[in-house]
Amino acid sequence: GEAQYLDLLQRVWRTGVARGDRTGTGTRALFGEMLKFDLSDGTVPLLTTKRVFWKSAIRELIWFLNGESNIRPLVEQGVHIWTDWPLDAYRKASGEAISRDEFEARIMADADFAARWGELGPVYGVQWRRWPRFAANEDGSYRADTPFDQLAALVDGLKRNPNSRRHIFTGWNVPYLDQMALPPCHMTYQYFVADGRLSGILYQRSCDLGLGFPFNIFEAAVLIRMLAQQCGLEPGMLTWMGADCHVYENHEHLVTEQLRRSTRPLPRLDFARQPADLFSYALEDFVITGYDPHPHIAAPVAV
Ligand code: THF
Repeated sequence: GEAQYLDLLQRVWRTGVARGDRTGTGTRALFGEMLKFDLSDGTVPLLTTKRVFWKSAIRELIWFLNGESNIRPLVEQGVHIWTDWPLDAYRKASGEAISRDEFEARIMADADFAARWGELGPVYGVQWRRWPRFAANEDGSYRADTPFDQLAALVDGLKRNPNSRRHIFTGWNVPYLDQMALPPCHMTYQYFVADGRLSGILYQRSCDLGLGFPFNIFEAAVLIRMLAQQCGLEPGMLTWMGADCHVYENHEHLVTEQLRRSTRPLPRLDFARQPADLFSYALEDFVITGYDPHPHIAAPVAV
């Protein structure tokens, strides 16, 4: 549960090895960690030791499931968590000292600008729903075939062949990684059905424990709940496997404050209805009750 996360946060902060990183911010890191969350009682791992903006997280998850790769639909819903990467690219390319608010206003006002500057490349949503696929011609050359929908195949597989050991989807499409604004961090998901319960493992290659983890773990849990609802299963366990688990050096205030706080009971998730399929959920379908967190702690995101 949440106590395991706080323990990991503390261990990384106290004993993690100091490492430089892509963003130049500096981190402390431990490699190879596992956390478990029991979802069978209807609770979800939405951290209580700081307020997590869970509506933004669900909007991000729905955005992934819609196969989106442009920030415009997020920005239109007031979700700012993906803005910094396109903003950085735009500032570098244009030399303009544009503020984040101005940039988001232009993304919303100007569809052509959004198409050019709001695009993240073939990131999560594209790989989840439209993994590029090719077919061999007689002469050994290849032609483009219809892309592959990993999520539709996953639901189908869970329903038809629950005992399968191949309930996997991944965003890690190797030849496309350098076209992505960021290669996937929460990269591979696997599911397991036993005794009518659906369990899942998330393999995360890289985890920003301060900012990313609270979103990533909650969304992984919500996805298990959605898949379970669609497949007529009850929720089981969520196992999180983190490879490079790091805390940014400029998150010290977050770590110190959060570790001072005591955990509260986790909230419940219920669904307001049963949507027709995995791709028809709206924010209003998710009912979170009993969420009584400590106050939000702001921290800068490393771009
Ligand atoms: N890069 C880095 N450095 N950290 C990450 O967590 C991260 N992600 C995604 C891609 N690259 C990353 C983007 N997801 C926030 C939350 C999730 C993000 C990015 C940023 C964030 O700033 N959260 C704040 C404010 C939230 C808000 O304003 O709505 C928070 O306090 O929760 C991890 O997948």
